[in-house]
Amino acid sequence: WGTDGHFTVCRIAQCSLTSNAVRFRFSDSHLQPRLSDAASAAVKKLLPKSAGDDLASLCSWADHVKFRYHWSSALHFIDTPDSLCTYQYDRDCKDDTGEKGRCLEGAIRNYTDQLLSYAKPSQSEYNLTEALLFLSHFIGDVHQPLHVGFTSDKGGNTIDVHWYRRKSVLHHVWDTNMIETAEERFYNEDVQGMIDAIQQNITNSWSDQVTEWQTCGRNETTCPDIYATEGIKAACTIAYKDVTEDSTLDDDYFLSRLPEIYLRLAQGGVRLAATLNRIFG
Ligand code: DCM
Ligand code: DCM
Ligand code: DCM
Ligand code: ZN
Ligand code: ZN
Repeated sequence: WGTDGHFTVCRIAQCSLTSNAVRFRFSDSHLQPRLSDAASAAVKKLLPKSAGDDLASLCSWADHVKFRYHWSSALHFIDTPDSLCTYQYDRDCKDDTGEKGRCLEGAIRNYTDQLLSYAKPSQSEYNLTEALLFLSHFIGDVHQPLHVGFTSDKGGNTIDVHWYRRKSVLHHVWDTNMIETAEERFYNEDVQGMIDAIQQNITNSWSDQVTEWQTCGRNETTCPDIYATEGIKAACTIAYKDVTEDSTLDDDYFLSRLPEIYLRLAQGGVRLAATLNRIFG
């Protein structure tokens, strides 16, 4: 995702920030904050002062350090075999030099493990502020379908398209163009308007699925294998579908794919909160 996608995922996870008014007016359980008290306190403690307790403000930090931390750029995606539409950790989770575990799922597992040492600070040799910022970013990225795309087209980066009249590439359409067009057309250029609409969908249309989104296998803190498998399925059936080199993507594509963007941003936010709740108890 681009800046607004990551901002949205983290805002949904830490949703109490803007829904205070709503929380005081209703005591409905759907409107409880998504983070537990323990997770909320840990997040505030780990965030740098400059963030003003707002995780969303630093959710794109991992993109800004790609050049300083060159090793981290391979951790933002997973390449899967062309046209297979499946994901397997053992087969697919490696970087382009073939080093195992250096992919989005490996990164999510690594930073989750690092954060589990929060409870025993004397033993922690890690920078848990950076671990939190990386994990929050990567749980967002694993929900962008084309971050679990095909190998030969680099997750849609080599597929040239027109987004309405502007040149783009399919990957960027999903990272940024669709979200920006939605904000312009429906929310007066305001990302918070879009976030509020997604939050409403979570409490209304998707309320019966939220428990399932949050659930991992027994004893699992996070389940990036499930998130990545959903990602490549959505990439095949929705993102890549009917797109070829030099396609023009306009209202037909935008209006039929936008619901999937909202769904994946919602799942990313809900699962980031659920993962942080399991990490911090
Ligand atoms: N930073 C920030 N917000 C961002 C990206 C970075 O506050 N979206 C912070 C992190 C570093 C400083 O700015 O403390 C410089 O970051 P960089 O070198 O990534 O630009
Ligand atoms: N940090 C950050 N953004 C800020 C301030 C601090 O991400 N605005 C975090 C990232 C690192 C540490 O604090 O853990 C130092 O960041 P940097 O080296 O980017 O200044
Ligand atoms: N990306 C991807 N799959 C790849 C290579 C890159 O999903 N095989 C992602 C990472 C960035 C975007 O595409 O979000 C652009 O990558 P880059 O900056 O490396 O061109
Ligand atoms: Zn991307
Ligand atoms: Zn990223």
